[in-house]
Amino acid sequence: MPTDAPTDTSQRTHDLVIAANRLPVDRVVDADGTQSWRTSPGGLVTAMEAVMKGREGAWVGWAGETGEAPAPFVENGLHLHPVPLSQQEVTDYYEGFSNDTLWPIYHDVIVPAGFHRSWWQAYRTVNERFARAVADVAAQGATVWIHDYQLQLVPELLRAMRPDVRIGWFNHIPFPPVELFAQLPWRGGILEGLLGADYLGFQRSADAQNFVRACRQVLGLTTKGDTVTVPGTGSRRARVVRASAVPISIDSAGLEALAMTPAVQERAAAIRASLGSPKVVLLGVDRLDYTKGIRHRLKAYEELLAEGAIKPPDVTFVQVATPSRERVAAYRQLRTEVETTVGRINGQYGELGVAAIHYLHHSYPREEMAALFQAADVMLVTPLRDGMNLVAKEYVTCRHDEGGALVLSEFTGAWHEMHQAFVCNPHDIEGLKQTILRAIHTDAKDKRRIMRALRRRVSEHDVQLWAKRFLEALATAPERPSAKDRATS
Ligand code: GDG
Repeated sequence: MPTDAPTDTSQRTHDLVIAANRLPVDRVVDADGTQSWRTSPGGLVTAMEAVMKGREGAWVGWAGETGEAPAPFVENGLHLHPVPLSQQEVTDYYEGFSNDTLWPIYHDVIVPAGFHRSWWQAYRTVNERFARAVADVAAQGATVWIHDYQLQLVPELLRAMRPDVRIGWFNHIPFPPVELFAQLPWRGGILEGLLGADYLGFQRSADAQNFVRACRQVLGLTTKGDTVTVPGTGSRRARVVRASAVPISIDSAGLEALAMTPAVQERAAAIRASLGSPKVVLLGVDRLDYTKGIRHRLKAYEELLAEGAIKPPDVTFVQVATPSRERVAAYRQLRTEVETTVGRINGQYGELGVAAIHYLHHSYPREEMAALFQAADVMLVTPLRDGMNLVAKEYVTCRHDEGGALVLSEFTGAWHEMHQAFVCNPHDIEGLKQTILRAIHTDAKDKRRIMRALRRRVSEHDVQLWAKRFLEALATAPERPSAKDRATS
């Protein structure tokens, strides 16, 4: 169906509006040239579908192609409103300010951040465009849910345009300690942008506390517990903004159902057979990003091979590294380093027909990911810093047989909910090696007990609960300071 044509619903307004950098769809072109949109699968879409049921919500975001934006359209019951981005804006706002300035600063400066005033200018321009697009489709008194670090100025810009709407923002990535955040030349502008919201949701309490502390130290505002008081100016009244943790999750019921299908289970068995039926399959699944600790994981694996603690073909390692942000220099460099290391390890420890590492630089369908998770005896989740890490939650969800073991970095948001996992500090290579060996050799009965606890946690805290908790926190967020707070602010 050609979906670029405006629909008769494109002019209406909505009582729930989502804004995210990307719309949850990709354009697909069939062999005969017919174009259509396919909903990108993922937890966020599932969660939003759940909260939008019966509400006819709208989603504002970039459709993924530069130049003129397609007209608004409806896909899978979602009213999609594309925001245009030029090629220069993609370079400056997305690849530049979002992924080369904010991303490193918000992830412990694992690589240096780039500061360019032209990038900040583009970030402001694009945030203004998003705010305008949201203002145009939000009904009187609507609830607006803004996502992530690309859109931190939208809350305040939107409030100035539409003081009647209720504004929430959720940060999918960490919020840095003030000592790192303060490096940003535009730190004040970003905090003021965020403070336009009524409620700010973060993955961990530590992230919310970092934000509140930054408001106190950078802007000199009064804070109390998880709230920040924004003084009134001119005709605008003083307001109270709340910041707290609402950890994201996955559609665990949906993923488990997929993992239980005979096709996925057969594929899991076929994967093991194609690897030469090793005793132990180690697995890593990540976007190829320097935050994910892929290099540390490879170093630990290489040393274990060198020491003879593990040996192919008994043990093998599958690393799926999904292509990511390939136009950003730090990502290109990471790819070169990872691929050089993989080549060296295979050259040294592989044999004809027996690879020490199976490195896959592709993206796969969900079914294949579910099969890979089921085929893995030990899942290696070793980020240096990660807002949450959904892969950890997906792995345990796919292990409906209660088999397998999860090695999990303490620097992920997921660790705060999954303490029972085999915990590691990826910077400590010796410790990481010991943890991998423990995950391999721990008694099957004990591993089963751990897996059961992890699975229970994820199934009881799924993405639907996350969305419900976020919207409840937004609906009940304080609007105005109490008389007591006013007296002290
Ligand atoms: C950000 C934060 C936070 C990966 N390769 C393929 C594929 N994936 C899927 C995984 C998982 C998702 O992509 C990645 O999510 P993560 O949470 O691991 O990481 P980020 O992309 O960095 O996401 C993060 C998240 O936002 C949510 O708030 O947890 O901390 O950085 O779902 O399975 N999926 C398919 N094929 C692939 O090749 N189908």
